[in-house]
Amino acid sequence: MSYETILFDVKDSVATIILNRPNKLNAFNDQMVEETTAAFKQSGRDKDIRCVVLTGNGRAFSSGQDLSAFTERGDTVSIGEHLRLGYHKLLKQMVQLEKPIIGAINGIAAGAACGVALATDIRIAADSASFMLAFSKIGLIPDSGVNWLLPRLIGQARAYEMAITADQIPADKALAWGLVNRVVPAGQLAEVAAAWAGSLAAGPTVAFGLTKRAMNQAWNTDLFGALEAEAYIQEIAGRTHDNKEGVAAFLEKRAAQFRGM
Ligand code: LHQ
Repeated sequence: MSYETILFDVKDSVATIILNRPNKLNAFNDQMVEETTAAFKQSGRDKDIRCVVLTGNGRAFSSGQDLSAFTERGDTVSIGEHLRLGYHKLLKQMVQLEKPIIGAINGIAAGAACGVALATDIRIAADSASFMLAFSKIGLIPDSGVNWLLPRLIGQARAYEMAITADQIPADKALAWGLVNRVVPAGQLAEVAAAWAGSLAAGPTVAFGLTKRAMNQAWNTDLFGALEAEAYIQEIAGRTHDNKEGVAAFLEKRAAQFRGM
């Protein structure tokens, strides 16, 4: 499949999706939302892909909704439908993709792009990156999953403050708040993300994906429900080649050769 608003590359079992509208700070128009969704779908279907990296081209990760494209649609447009038909599909595709997604946050992630960044599983931020809930600046509430994802990561007080101030939260503060996993010098971001992705892509992909499923499901249940879900999901992991290989490698005192199956 060919794309116009993103770059999509697969190498050594790692898919890299680059948001590519740098003149607009990678703002999402409808086409970019659709193409990013399609790229994640493609990454799920392709068994050779075992990790995905999402990043932006240029100085921003993404400035969120392309406001000029949205305004061109006129006053009668339904924001709710716009969200349901666009961002919701993208967010669902990301959280249901049972492979790790690394967000390499190269610059500002504003508005809906904050939600997209939060839907990645591991976030590595450039030291020049920042996060901004720009919504209130234009009289909107946070969307694209932010209300669900962000308070779980940083707590409601900080999330609400971010929403109503629309302050830019710099990378070091994002790290202290638990919004990102690592901060690295901007010039090293691509290299660090690729190295981490490479090592994840050599791992037990089914277990990584099922862990994501188990943790996502656990938010919706109590401890007893989570225990039962773990037993059910572990049954699946326990039938993989990689489980047998991991145990054999341990007993034989050698490095495991995972195949992602
Ligand atoms: C842009 C944008 C942009 C268009 C930079 N759109 N052109 C969901 C449903 C429906 C409707 C509404 O929204 C949503 C969800 C949302 O995402 S709401 C939040 C939307 N995003 C924003 O409000 C952020 C708008 N952008 C900014 O505040 C600034 O651009 C930031 C703080 C991101 C960066 O500021 P600067 O570094 O000073 O860059 P800049 O403002 O000069 O931007 C560079 C160019 O990119 C500029 O174009 P130009 O032709 O003048 O060079 C901007 O107009 C354009 N651009 N963001 N979202």
